[in-house]
Amino acid sequence: MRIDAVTIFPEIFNVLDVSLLGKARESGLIDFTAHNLRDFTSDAHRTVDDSPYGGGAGMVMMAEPWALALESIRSSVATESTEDDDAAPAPVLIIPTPSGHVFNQKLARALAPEEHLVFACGRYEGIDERVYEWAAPRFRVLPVSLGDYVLNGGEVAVLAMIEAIGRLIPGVVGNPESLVEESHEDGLLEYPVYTKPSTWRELEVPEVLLSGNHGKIARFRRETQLRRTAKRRPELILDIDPASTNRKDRDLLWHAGFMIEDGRFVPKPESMAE
Ligand code: JD8
Repeated sequence: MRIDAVTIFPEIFNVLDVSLLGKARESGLIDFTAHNLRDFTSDAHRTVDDSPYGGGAGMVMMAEPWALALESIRSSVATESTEDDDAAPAPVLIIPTPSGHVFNQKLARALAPEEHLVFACGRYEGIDERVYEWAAPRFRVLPVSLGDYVLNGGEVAVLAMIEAIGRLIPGVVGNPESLVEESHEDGLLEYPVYTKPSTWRELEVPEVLLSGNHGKIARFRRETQLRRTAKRRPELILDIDPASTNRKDRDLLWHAGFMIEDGRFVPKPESMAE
């Protein structure tokens, strides 16, 4: 996968030199390049921002440097591909913004097979809205938010997205098995994990995990996943397909406050609360 990120702080992406993603870059599974937006300015001060039309606090990122930077990336793709380049889908342009579609594992899975992702890291109060319009015929534009809190810019969000997407590329994570049993993979939060010693500062590891009884261990882990999800992320229970649960699961979820109505899990009405 080719990944380009345009930013006024390219050094932030040096972190991608280490760990799994660093190895994925060495092995060629990921071809990452950070581009400095200021390289696409023409004034002595390498200006990328100006005051907002309509007034208001802060500054807005100017459209022209963005168009020049994104054009340079788009044109670099075109030259590389063969004569039948109409087959090649336009790169995905992911623009982190607090007003974007919320990033989650489902979106990470949808983006992992893509050949080319371009990230536009904004700063200040954001990027001139006309860049989204200008980019639409040239890229598949995706405004994405990492979550409902405010960051100072897009870079940290892009780092998180590159890690979440990159580790789903075959060969990046050593044992693909470990990808299966993860939070959000089966729509549930993951079960608690333990390692040696079995007694640590008078705290014990749940007995069943030392039993070697794989059936009981699987049941224990499933129940902790269901209870933990019902308690911490009840909205995730509503997305579980009852057909993917057994009677014991449904009993546990009943006592945790959920019943099945029209084939979906729904919160039990207060009147039925235990
Ligand atoms: C891009 C500029 C800062 C945002 C004024 C603070 C994502 N989940 C998320 N929270 N915040 C961002 C994000 C924030 C950004 C930019 C993403 C570019 N800012 C602005 C609007 C309010 N400042 C994000 N993904």
